[in-house]
Amino acid sequence: MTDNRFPKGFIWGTATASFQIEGATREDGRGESIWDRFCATPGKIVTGETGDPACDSYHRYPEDIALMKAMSLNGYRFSIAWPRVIPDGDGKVCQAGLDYYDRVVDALLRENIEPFVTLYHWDLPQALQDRGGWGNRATVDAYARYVDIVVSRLGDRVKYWMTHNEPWCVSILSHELGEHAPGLKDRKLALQVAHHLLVSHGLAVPIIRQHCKDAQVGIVLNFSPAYPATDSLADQILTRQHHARFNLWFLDPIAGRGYPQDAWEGYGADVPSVQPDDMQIIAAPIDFLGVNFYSRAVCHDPAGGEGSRVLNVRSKTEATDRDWEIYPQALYDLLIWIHNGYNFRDIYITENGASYNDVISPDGKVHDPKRIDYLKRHLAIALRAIEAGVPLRGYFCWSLMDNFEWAMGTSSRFGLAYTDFTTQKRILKDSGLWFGEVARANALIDHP
Ligand code: IFM
Repeated sequence: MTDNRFPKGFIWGTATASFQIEGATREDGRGESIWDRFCATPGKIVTGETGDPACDSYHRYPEDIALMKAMSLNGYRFSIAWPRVIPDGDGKVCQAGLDYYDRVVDALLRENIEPFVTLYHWDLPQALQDRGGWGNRATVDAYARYVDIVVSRLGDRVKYWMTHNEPWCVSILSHELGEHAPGLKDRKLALQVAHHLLVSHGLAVPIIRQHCKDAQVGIVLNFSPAYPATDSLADQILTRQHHARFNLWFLDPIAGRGYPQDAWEGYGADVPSVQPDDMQIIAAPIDFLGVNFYSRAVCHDPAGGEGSRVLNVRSKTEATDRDWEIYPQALYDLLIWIHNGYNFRDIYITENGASYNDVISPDGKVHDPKRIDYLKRHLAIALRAIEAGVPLRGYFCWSLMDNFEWAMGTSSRFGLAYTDFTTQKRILKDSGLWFGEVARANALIDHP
């Protein structure tokens, strides 16, 4: 390997999620999801938008695949909407929903693009939420059935499966901090949700293998590498706590190490209830770990004590338009730490990207040099990690195109392609054109 070449067979892809791109929320029998309900609740989405039409990919997926083709990509990570497949979560199967994903998978394979499927990227059927959602153990069984149905249908063509996307967001962000659907603020519930998600992951692993001969099964975690703002003891304690609660709480059980003890004790009465075989189920061996990385946490605790804690104090001013600090070194530290400490056979960067307030220029193009710079620096780090021995097999940029960015609506643009949400026209940004050159060369090349 020369210094800027990626290993042969490296996967170059983009990532999306069903609710963020599909639209068509009431078509062909799709059931209501918790995100439909959340969007309909005044004040939850800054732009007041809903998931309709998002990018209208339910109808325009051939255009989306043409964009991937134009960039010469060989992988695409997307998710299946549970309420399209089983509208009420655990009842009748909707064939039209499965047919849609059949068409997407076949169209990808025709273009030699490997599908990487996420089974759950946040759009829980509302009917299950009405019965307690992920806080109710019955949802774990409903999920296992859903996985069985999807993999039975697509497992002859889809090899790469991810059980969940970012369980931290599904549990803590959505059930303790209340920022995402279902918008609850209850730490104890959030930790029970996290536990149920992990158990459902572990139950899904053998189900996927059963229906898919060469399955490669993984889970996608979002990491928040933690650094102390100063050398003070209080900052170091807060940093350790953040790392344990955000990163180890999810990674350690999957790796068979159980919950981190300090964090468990720190949570006191809020810890989840755990059934006898749960930890063994969660530790089902996986083939790869999906790593989502955007930024780091800088931890500052000026006075000490629970009330005065501050996270994400940026020590530098470099940030994206979303105000997420740009700190590529954290990706290197993270990959090395995961590899040395856990030894997963394969690792993928399943999301990395930057949000900027892009506009169409008078020349009809979208010039986004800052995104190119962000991606280039993170890819350079990825290369360094590979050189250091990390088994990094692929990189998925978030995202293929600007889409429905959850509570931010369409106001936060992460795409390699610009989406005009009025006309649904997609325009490859300069970053998309450049990313295509990188994928074609399988090497980190410069941009003009
Ligand atoms: O858009 C999200 C995605 O759904 C999950 N990971 C982070 C992205 C950017 O916020």
